[in-house]
Amino acid sequence: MADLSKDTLLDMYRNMVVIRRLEEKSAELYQQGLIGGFLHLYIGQEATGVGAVWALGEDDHVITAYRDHGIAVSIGIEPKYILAEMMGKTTGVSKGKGGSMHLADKDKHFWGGYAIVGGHLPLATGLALRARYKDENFAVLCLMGDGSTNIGYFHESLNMSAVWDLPVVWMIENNQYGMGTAVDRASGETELVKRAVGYGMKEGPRVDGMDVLAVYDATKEALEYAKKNGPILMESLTYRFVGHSMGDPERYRTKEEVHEYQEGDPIRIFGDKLIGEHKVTQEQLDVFDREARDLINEAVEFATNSPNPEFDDLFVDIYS
Ligand SMILES: Cc1ncc(C[n+]2csc(CCOP(=O)(O)OP(=O)(O)O)c2C)c(N)n1
Ligand SMILES: [Mg+2]
Repeated sequence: MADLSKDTLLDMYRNMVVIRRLEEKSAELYQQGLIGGFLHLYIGQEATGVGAVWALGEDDHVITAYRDHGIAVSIGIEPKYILAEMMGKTTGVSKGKGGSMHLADKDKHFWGGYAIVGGHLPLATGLALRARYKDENFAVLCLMGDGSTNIGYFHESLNMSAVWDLPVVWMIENNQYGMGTAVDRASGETELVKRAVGYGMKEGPRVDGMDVLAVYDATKEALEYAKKNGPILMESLTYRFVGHSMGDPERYRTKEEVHEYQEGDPIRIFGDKLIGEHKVTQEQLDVFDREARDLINEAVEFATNSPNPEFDDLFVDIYS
């Protein structure tokens, strides 16, 4: 089990709460018309993102799909730069040109945020190829939705990584739906991790994605394995508490189903564990919550007061 100090555990909890408050605020700003484009929230999946990212070593790399706010916070991007990005401001992590789905910070080894389902998988293969090519000791964590496992890139990327023994942890964030399509309506084999067998790749665990420490432990072990031996496929079983993106009428699932999962809220579960096993008080957790709200309110102020890009900025950072 995770051998983490109490301070680290509290920081992980704080990280989860900041994500939740950021997501709630983003929804508000979207409804006010202050965030445009698509907005996919991470509410319900915090334990997966936080557990996985906290397992990364300093030299490791991470890449993900469009549901990327929680990964960005966990890797250490300040919420103010995330909100500014969502609001299209020049102070955003991608200078306001990427928006919600394209958060990235390569100095932090976070390669983004990709809108095309499965489109980032070949990039993960490429990042990992560098480790083998230059004999560097790092691994790549590639998070993906269950939906991306039926995209052609999944086959190409996983197969290539296996042929070349590349250090990638392929982590499927199985939240049971790809937009409105349940996993069993899209995949013959619903235990997605079993696909590893078809690539001659290590079949990793199906971890409880609502338990931040279980995700942390499993990812840590997987990263070690990948560095030594090559790719591994693992699955984190989770659930999103809100629609696929803003304005999803959610006709594909019942309110009862959502409520049932909300009973197992990953933040509450971890909070209870901290209180029960680590002598933390509810008052302490409440302080974190207030601090997170303040942090997000300050971030909104920063983003609101930041300038919009100028017309000429359209031509900056263009690859030609
Ligand atoms: C190649 C491609 N096809 C279709 C879409 C439209 N699309 C956006 S999200 C999505 C569902 C993906 O679901 P999943 O991978 O499970 O991720 P989740 O939204 O559950 O995090 C689809 C089909 C897309 N963005 N890219
Ligand atoms: Mg999904």
